[in-house]
Amino acid sequence: MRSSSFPLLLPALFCASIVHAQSTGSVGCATELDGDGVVGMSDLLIVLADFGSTCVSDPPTAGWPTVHFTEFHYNPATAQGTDSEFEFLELYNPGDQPVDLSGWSLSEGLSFTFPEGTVLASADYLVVASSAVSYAGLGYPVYDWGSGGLHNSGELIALRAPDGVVIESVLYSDTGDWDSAPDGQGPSLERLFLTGDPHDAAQWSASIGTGGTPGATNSLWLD
Ligand SMILES: [Ca+2]
Ligand SMILES: [Ca+2]
Ligand SMILES: [Ca+2]
Repeated sequence: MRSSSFPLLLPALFCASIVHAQSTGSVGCATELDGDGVVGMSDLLIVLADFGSTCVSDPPTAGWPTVHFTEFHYNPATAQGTDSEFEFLELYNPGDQPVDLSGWSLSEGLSFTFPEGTVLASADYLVVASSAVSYAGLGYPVYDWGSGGLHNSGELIALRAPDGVVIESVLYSDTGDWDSAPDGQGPSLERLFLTGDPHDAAQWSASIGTGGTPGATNSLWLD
């Protein structure tokens, strides 16, 4: 097959790579894709298999607004009450526009879909709890995740957009570098920074007070 059968622009784009390969002898070439040591037509065909595709994979949330997990109260102290009464997680909208969470969901460790009309205001928090009535009437939106709960030893929780894209996920824990105080001693597990990897234990710390800060700024916010 001759290159003239391809769109005119493509051979032009590949000329630079081919010339580069010839001029650098045995030095590896990023466009040598099929392993025969030569940048040839077969390499071009490999690239053309994806011609026109959108290959952006990072960030995967392109097109959806950012919403963060900011707090997990996964093992309330016995003095506060049972886990099924007082467990909650908190979400935060860092943007300057409200986010319509209709059809968004919590997945993996929980299974909950936000109802139509759920809106998270700019720079505001909402709470999803094991028992919404425990946190109702306190000035912030509260939703009840229904059955199930947050494991006391940690688990993966994800927030998904309506198309299934993971907006953010956290695999929290009570061991290793993770603060163990939220595991039944009273505090919640609060986010310290919104930048960085939410799976990193350094992003999180025990709240100062018992029961954490549902629907409000975290007690040790360092951002
Ligand atoms: Ca408990
Ligand atoms: Ca629990
Ligand atoms: Ca909070």
